[in-house]
Amino acid sequence: MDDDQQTFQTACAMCNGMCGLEITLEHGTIVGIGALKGSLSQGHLCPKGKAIAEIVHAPDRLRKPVRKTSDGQWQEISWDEALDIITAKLHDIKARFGAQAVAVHVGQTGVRKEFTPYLERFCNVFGTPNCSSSGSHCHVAKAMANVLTYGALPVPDYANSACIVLWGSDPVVSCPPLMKDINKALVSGAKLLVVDPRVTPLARKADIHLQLRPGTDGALALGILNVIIQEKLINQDFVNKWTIGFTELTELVKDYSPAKVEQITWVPADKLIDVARLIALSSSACVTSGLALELQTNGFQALRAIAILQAITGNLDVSGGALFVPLAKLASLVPENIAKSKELAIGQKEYPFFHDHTHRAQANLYAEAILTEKPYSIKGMIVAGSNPVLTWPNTEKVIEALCKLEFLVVMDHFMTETAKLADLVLPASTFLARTELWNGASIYGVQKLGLSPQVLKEEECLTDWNFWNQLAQKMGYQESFPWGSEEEALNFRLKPLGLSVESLKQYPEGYDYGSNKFKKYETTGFKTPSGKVEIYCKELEEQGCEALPVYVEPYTSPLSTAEMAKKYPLILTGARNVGYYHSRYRNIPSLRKLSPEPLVELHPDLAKELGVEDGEEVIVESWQKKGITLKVKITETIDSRVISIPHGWDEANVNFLTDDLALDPVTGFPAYRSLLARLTKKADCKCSSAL
Ligand SMILES: Nc1nc2c(c(=O)[nH]1)N[C@H]1C(S)=C(S)[C@@H](COP(=O)(O)OP(=O)(O)OC[C@H]3O[C@@H](n4cnc5c(=O)[nH]c(N)nc54)[C@H](O)[C@@H]3O)O[C@H]1N2
Ligand SMILES: Nc1nc2c(c(=O)[nH]1)N[C@H]1C(S)=C(S)[C@@H](COP(=O)(O)OP(=O)(O)OC[C@H]3O[C@@H](n4cnc5c(=O)[nH]c(N)nc54)[C@H](O)[C@@H]3O)O[C@H]1N2
Ligand code: SF4
Ligand SMILES: [Mo]
Repeated sequence: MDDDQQTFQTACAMCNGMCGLEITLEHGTIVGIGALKGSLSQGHLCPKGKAIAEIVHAPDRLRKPVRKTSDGQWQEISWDEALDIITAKLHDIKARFGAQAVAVHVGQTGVRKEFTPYLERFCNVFGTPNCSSSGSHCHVAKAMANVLTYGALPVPDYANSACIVLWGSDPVVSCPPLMKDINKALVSGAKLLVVDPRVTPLARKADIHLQLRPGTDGALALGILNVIIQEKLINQDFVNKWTIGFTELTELVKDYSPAKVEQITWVPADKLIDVARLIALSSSACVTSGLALELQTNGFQALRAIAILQAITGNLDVSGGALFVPLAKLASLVPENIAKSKELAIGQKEYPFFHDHTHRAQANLYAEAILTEKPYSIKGMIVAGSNPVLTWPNTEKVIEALCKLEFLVVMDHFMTETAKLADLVLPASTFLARTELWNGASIYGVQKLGLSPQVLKEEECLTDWNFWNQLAQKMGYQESFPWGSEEEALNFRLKPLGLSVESLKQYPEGYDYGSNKFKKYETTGFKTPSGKVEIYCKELEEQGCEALPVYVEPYTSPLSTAEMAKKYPLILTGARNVGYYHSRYRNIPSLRKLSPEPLVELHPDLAKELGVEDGEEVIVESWQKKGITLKVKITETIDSRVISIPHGWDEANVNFLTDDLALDPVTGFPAYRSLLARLTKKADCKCSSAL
């Protein structure tokens, strides 16, 4: 190796995969990227990981804070000026409208990242209840359903499982390093069951693929429970000792015979019966509930039904089932003596369970609140690592709302569609320029805490942590933010474990903070009010929600809105591309090459019926005002009544078609995965509203 070159080991923080990385630098430039074999990801790197140098050194990276001038031009300013402007404006809004008039939103970038608790602490000290995250439409619905049912969200133990069920989850695209464990189990003879409206490569490989109508997962789960209960395939001992509400469930599922469920879900009854038997009779089974289940107006109860299925088949906290793996106990950053905000957070009244679970605002309701000024005015917003114009429901309304704000700050790597609407745009460092922790519990089910040391210097950018810390200092919150550096702050967090940044360096493969034990509930009970698995959940009943996992049709569907279905006869769903992360990386050449343009997938029979050819431009509309224009990809891998469009494309932003008010009644999650829609040849379209 060249003398000028230096190699560092770290973990990729671009998705939750935490792939072990080896980065070689020469004069501050990345000249080599390798995969670490001994890491949790076992040597995996996806195309995004391989493109890190392109991302970090992209010519369009933001390098200086910029302010929008009165004539709409961008003017470069110093960090000091930027922080002064924000400080003055936050004080001013607070004085005129109250602290709740400022909202802070952190996107997927902040999930399980160390800067997020500091940002939350900032909101606490400032006094606004309106701190929100991508948890408004990701992960939290699943976590809530599992926590209300059995006190915690378990992790699938793929590697040791005899039966893997991927339900609305496609790890080949969404978390490829997990495929090592899944493939290991398959080689050992595990069965693979896939529930997905599309024939994905994994669905093709599966023992059974249930190709359901999008949004009917809850009915399918009740059908599977019906068979398992009818055929007495439950784990009777577990059910007797550890559940409440089994009798009520037995009654509920009587209505969901395989024949009836076939009518609702399009899944053939015989396949449903085979799946029920396989899950119940395998020596172990783990059911992964993917994001597709959360992004529905009936997602919460579907997730509850699946959680119950996992429990009554005796697959909780056993090898090859669903494991309860604790997170490392770091010092909390919730400040003592927080001045409680007089106002409720946005969405707290409508979705009290969501707020109880997250202590956060429900961001899907911000646009409505900003535009109607109800329940109160929101005047300022700081968006950290998120691109709401492309990722929140009802883009037209989101744009209108963001434009109405007095003050919008966006911190990002690039001038995104959201940043373009801001008053101030701040250049954030990449993860390689900050010190970060990773934890193997939630994804890999192992109690390992590791350090991703700072590898690069990005002189003109600030790390997110530094930004929040410097802003806190300027605002006069020194007492609540006593840490001089990121490392000092991390040391505070690590103290209860007897660790520090320095000592964690001794564990490049992660520090083991505990070892997994099975069936912990036998000694501790479940962390629910009854100590048992709450099939019947009184807490839900008390808040006026269904105590059992009752199925209701999606907000719009051929059954729930039959009239609308005449005008919009197709069901629109969505899926991801491996090279992109939501709205990210369309500007990265090697990743753009993998999926050069937005495409709507449709079946050859539908293409024939509509007279459209592969590659032809069409307009897709929902009941929202605007349609989107994009090209067709004809494929056998989708049902002829369903179409699929990936999100994250500015050129064809599917969130123009989604709704910000039709939300799941418990979680407030939007219907990104089942929406009535129609598709018209561009040449034939009379609508003037298409983008
Ligand atoms: N490359 C890449 N990886 C990512 C991301 C990314 O944007 N790009 N995003 C990350 C994030 S934040 C998340 S939350 C995860 C999510 O990742 P996953 O949990 O895997 O979820 P999705 O990718 O949304 O969808 C998985 C599958 O659900 C299917 N599906 C669509 N509608 C339905 C339905 O109604 N029912 C059922 N059962 N299936 C349906 C889709 O066809 C798709 O194959 O991915 C993460 N990983
Ligand atoms: N229609 C539809 N909409 C969806 C989804 C869907 O499946 N369909 N998925 C939903 C889901 S699961 C999620 S999680 C959300 C995600 O929603 P967002 O979090 O808004 O998604 P991203 O597009 O990844 O935006 C992240 C932004 O952070 C920037 N960034 C990257 N790293 C950093 C950093 O270190 N610091 C800072 N400050 N910025 C950084 C990126 O450049 C990017 O602009 O989208 C949701 N929206
Ligand atoms: S799967 Fe890709 S983006 Fe995710 S951590 Fe691994 S290399 Fe990074
Ligand atoms: Mo997500």
